[in-house]
Amino acid sequence: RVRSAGRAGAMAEGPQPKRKREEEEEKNGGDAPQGTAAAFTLSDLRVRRVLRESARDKTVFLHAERTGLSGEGTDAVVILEKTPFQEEKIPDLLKKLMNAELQMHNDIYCTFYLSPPPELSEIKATVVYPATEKHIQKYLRQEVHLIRETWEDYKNITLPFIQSQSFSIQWVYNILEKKAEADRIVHENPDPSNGFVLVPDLKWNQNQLDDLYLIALVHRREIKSLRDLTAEHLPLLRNVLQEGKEAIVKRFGVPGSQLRIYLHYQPSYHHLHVHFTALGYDAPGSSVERAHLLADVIDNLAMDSMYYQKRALTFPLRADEPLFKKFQEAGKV
Ligand code: GTA
Repeated sequence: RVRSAGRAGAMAEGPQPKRKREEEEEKNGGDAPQGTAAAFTLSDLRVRRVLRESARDKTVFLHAERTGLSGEGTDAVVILEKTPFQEEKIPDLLKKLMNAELQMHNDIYCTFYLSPPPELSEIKATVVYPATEKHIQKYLRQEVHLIRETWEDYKNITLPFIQSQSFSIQWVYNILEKKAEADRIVHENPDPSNGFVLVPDLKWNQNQLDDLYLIALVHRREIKSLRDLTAEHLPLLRNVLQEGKEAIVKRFGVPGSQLRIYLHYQPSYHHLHVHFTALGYDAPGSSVERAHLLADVIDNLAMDSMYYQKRALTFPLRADEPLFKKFQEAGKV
């Protein structure tokens, strides 16, 4: 029913020695060298420590490092996630597990532990390699605080910070320029001002619709976030909302009324993008302190072109994030 995800393409260049990589990171504001990627297999990575785990999401975030001659010691982040059940494979699961181990039996209640064959027990691995310190910090379990950012705070604290250090958005340009994920594009409106590309998000393996997750990346490059939006961007935003919904119902059969369509504030990547997730899926980052529904954003801008240059916005920050320290120094926390 859902087209299976293509394999990650072999990546272009070999890894660079760590010292050179660090020099380039400094030049790029603490981020990975622009466009650098390296060929590797998972068995080339050794686990250094667990950054975070979630029993509820069946996910573990690992700090790993490259072994072997090329790239020895280079940092990586590996995210391992048990994949959701695929409905059509469930009958097989019970049939092939006649010898499941009974753990507990009490009256009408019992639990079994199953050891399914590999095709019924997949794990999705997402790898960031080479990973920067900023990537490692992003996935490390930490205390989180809410910030209330006024427009002045944005101009004086947040904007200078994101201009000096943000995650690289090379991956976004690769998609827009068809240098990566070109075969995964679900819809494109090529207009340079009001167009966008819709692709499956990195977090979705496309094997089931329960956790459907796509992302719309706009062609315009100067819009960093919600804070830059004015009424001038309404045609673009309306295209994303309308055409995004149409493309998803056409390709996946999920109607617009069952999609959560939103922007993050703050985003990790400062190139305007919109998240499309299944309404029934509790996607990471879809909670009230981070998600702004696109339909509401459009209405707010239609009422007041300067809406997002006037109001205060709330967002979460991890305690040891440099931006949190800037807000603390300014006496805002
Ligand atoms: N198609 O190369 C890419 C790519 N990259 C690098 C990021 N994205 C990509 N999509 C494609 N190709 O939804 C996606 C991300 C995200 C969006 C950027 O772009 O998956 P954002 O700018 O608002 O940043 O969105 P955000 O919210 O920090 O992104 P992210 O990475 O989703 O992190 C939010 C939380 O989700 C994390 O703190 C973590 O708890 C969780 N999370 C992140 N990755 C995973 C994962 N692979 N599995 C499970 N949970 C995850």
